[in-house]
Amino acid sequence: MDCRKIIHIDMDAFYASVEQRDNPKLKGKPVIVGGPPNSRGVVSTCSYEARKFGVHSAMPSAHAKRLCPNGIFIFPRFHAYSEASSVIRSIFREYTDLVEPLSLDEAFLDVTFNKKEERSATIIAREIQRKIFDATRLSSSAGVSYNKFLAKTASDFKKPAGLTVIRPIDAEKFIEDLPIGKFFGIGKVTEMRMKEMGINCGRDLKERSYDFLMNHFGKAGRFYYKIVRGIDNRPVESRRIRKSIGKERTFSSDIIETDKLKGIISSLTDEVTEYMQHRGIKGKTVSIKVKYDDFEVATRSRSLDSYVNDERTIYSTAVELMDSTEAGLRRVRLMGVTMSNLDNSQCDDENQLLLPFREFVPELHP
Ligand code: TTP
Ligand code: MG
Repeated sequence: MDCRKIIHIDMDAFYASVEQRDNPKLKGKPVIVGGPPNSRGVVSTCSYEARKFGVHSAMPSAHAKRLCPNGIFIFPRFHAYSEASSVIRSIFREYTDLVEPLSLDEAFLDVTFNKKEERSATIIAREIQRKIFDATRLSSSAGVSYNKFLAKTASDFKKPAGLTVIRPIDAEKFIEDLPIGKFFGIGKVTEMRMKEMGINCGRDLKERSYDFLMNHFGKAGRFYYKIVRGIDNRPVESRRIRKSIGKERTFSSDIIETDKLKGIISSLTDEVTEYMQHRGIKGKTVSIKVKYDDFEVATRSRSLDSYVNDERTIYSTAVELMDSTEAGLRRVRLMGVTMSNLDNSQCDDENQLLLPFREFVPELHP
């Protein structure tokens, strides 16, 4: 098995860089791509100039405006981003067909065996970065290592325009010194929990026993136990199987009326079922997500007896699930409907990845 050669490429401030490229007046300025600041929208991403003010992805745009009053807000132009995305993907395929995109702007490549018969993954990574820049005028960062976890962590290590190589001999020290929040697969919430337990970097995590991690983090604990030892055997999968299909919506003002909430469920269900029917995908588990006006989130799921993709079944299940929350008693600011437990052996990942279903990207825990 050892030693694979994996590259992870991730574009720098992707949407914002496309905007700066296409409008030179924006170069060097704090550009914030996302919903307008006077709306309830959120920041998709922002330029590095705006990051200095503390602005980041997923932050409410209104908050970003307060942090960065001179920020230039731009509504996302998805067609421009997906165009750039196709260009970079075709560059990846000059080297290998083992390309696994994670979103429009990033992908894993397994170049252990590659079309150019180049032995050095580092040389390939550098070449790819140059080609991407020549073709799109956009910069990217690359990570090179012997598994996905390390390659992804490496690409994030030196941004923008970085290239970080983690050789097997360097991995142990690299991981030990790595701040816990920089671990790929450890999100903000887990990071906080770990810090409360005194786990601040890889070294601290490694000191915890397998049982400790399993007890505190369940299945994910096993994943942490492995990655902190540099073990990650997940293959680069060029055709990703979707694990869930969902849609969620933030309202322009909070909703308390049950009828209106049902109407929202109906239209979310509509979008989800249309997507599934179009691709012949069925699912067994219906989930809903409700975010109350104080940002508290409730989720409810139910598994059905058979695989379905019809609107009536999914709608009525989702409404029953909603009835078991406090939606309607409390004000609601966001609602989502998701189908999981899918029966989708034949689906097409290219199309899926272009849909803005970002919140539903499958978890990377094996
Ligand atoms: P990222 O690669 O996470 O971020 P980025 O490319 O903007 O910046 P970085 O240099 O740190 O890699 O995401 C890629 C694009 O996906 C990003 O440009 C916008 C979009 N996106 C969202 O729409 N919402 C989000 O919450 C995140 C994280 C990204
Ligand atoms: Mg990026």
